Amino acid sequence: MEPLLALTRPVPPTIARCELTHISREPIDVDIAVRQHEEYEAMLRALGCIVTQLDGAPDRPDSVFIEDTAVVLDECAVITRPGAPSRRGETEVVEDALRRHRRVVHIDAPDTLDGGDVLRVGRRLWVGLSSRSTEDGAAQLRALLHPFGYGVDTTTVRDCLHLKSAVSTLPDGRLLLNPRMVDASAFPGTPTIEVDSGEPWAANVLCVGDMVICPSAAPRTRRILDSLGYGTAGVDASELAKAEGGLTCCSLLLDASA
Ligand code: CIR
Repeated sequence: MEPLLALTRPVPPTIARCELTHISREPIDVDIAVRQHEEYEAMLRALGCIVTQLDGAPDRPDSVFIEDTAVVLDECAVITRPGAPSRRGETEVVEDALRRHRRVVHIDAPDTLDGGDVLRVGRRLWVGLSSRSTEDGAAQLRALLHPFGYGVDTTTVRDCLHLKSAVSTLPDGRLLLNPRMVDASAFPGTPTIEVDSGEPWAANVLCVGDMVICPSAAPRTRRILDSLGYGTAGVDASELAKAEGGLTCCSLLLDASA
């Protein structure tokens, strides 16, 4: 397998002023958040990724959550128009970096789409219609990706920020899903595995090759995956979770050879 390139951005000193939608504000210890982010990057390196940290944006509290700024496929990179106005200035640095690897296309105003709302299984994508991503944003994505043979459907989510807070793709194409946040029937023909019911934020896992990186706050869900034969690893991202971010949010993974 060609090594994956993992684009990240540093934790900004202003992260405590991040956007919050479904959780209450708690103090965030920036030093701990930085350390956890370093451990996250170290895990990606240990799994064979080439980690490239892009320039920081100290005045953009959510800029560490790079996933929301782009949807990267082998054929192109779609630069999003994030739903939160405070986050729209995050895309420029990411676009500059992605231009070196992909043809770049855009979601245009007035519609919005966050990368965290885009779930992919092979050539099928689902967009979560959330407080950040609109039906028209999803329609733009559909039109942009249709020429490459991708299909784009939409679904609704409950009580969480993004579709990928509720469901993520496992290495074999099955979905890890929290049924309280999204209905399995939204993904016809795609087998699903439920998170442990006591671990509401366990569905956001990051896959690198055959490995599934789980948040250490979700040990029971990790054991479910272990028992089903998945290779798993754990990362503590508890301080970043106070900013409503999960594991997928902190990187954009791309095959640099594509
Ligand atoms: C936000 O509300 O935009 C950030 N505080 C958290 C973004 C997390 N991103 C993601 O789930 N893809």
